[in-house]
Amino acid sequence: MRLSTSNLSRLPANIRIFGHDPSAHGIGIVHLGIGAFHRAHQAVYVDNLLALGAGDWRILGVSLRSRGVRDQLVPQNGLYTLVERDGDREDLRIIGAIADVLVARDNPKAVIDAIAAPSTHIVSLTITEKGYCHIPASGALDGDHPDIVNDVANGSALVSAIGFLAAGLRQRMNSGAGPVTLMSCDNLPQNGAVLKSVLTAFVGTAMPDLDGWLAANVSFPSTMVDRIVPATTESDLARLHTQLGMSDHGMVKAEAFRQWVIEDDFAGPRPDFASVGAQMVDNVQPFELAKLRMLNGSHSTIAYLGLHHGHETVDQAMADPRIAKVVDALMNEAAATLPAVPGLDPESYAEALKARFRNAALGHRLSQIAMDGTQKLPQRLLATIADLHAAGGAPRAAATGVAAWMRHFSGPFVSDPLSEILMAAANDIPAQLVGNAMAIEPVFGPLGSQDWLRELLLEVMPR
Ligand code: CS2
Repeated sequence: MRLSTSNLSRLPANIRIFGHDPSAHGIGIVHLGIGAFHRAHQAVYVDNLLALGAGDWRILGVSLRSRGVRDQLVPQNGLYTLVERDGDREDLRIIGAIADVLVARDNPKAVIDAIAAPSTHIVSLTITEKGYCHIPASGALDGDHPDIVNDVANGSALVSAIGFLAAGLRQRMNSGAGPVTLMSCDNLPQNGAVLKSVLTAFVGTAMPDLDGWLAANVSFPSTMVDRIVPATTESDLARLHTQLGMSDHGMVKAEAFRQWVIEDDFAGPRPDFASVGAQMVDNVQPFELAKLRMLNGSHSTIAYLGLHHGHETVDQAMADPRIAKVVDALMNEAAATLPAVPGLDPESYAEALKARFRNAALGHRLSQIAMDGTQKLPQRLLATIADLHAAGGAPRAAATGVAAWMRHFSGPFVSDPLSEILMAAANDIPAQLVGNAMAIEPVFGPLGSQDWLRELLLEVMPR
């Protein structure tokens, strides 16, 4: 037996089921990148909105390439379990916010039609940092990115999210379907502005006819998203099977904490996100800087140092005093570079983050966080390094995270879109490693030529 609409009545009584009738709500949101994070974050807010009677805001999920999530969710009528774990507390809840899942490479026309549908008011994205096809150090579109080169030349076999967005918007323009909001939910600083800049650059080359319409009809609110969502494992699925008395291939697990700060800049209608706990603000930047530099900066540092010292999960690494000490110092370094965040006290924020990192019930694997370092380091650690140095401080802990990353990519396996460049830069001799790595322009940008940074990295390089 498998989780589905018709099997809901067979679930044990302790399992919470969404408080709305999914079939009564139309689709208002198309979401690109329907991975575990989205299903444990935005989809939960939307599920709560639907339960409050918000109306036609169900989500059409899109995977660009992988068929995995479609095969998990479509046979289950889009239903899946969210398992929240904090220490000993576990809470199971069935989410009913996802209406359907499409795979763009199998069904490109349906994806373009969905973006262009007059009933679609928001297209949101969690495509990970690398999905923006930008140069990490600058945020500009990488015109040489193979996916972009393909999509500029070959509009009938699109591969990138940017290409699909542009095609969907052009159809929207031609059919007069009206304004739309593109809402990035990825861990990038000014994620809305980055999306706008890469899309505008793409359109300028590939579809100049769309330029004016895009500027007048599309908004790009930035958002800060936060929830720790480790990848689901086989043993999570097996445990859930006993708890549900049926199988659920689409389960996601997360901590209890979640946060969503949204810039209130919507081109068309939007649901009342604030009614379900999202913070609507004029400017997301202070929130996202604090989160990227303190949470994600620590995460990456814990991941690279933790793997170096032989740990597997975040909570295990946090229990290592050598690592906990660096995390403490990094929190202070990052906090010293931040503008004041309304209602956020850096000290208590740091304490709360460390408590979240120590949550042993999650089994958050360091290797998951270590992926795609070239796309993450600029905003998580290098920005802290540059700002703190400019203010006369010594960013030793942030540099330790960067140096540990260099050690990491000199090891046996690295999962990163720039893995070939990293493999060529790898070296066992610290001075050569630092020199090679700092010359990777898309990651270091102008910082790459700074002698003080070279010296600092050599000094803190983990042995
Ligand atoms: C993590 C993030 O995998 C990673 O790189 O740092 O996914 C992190 O768990 C989330 O941003 C928390 O909101």
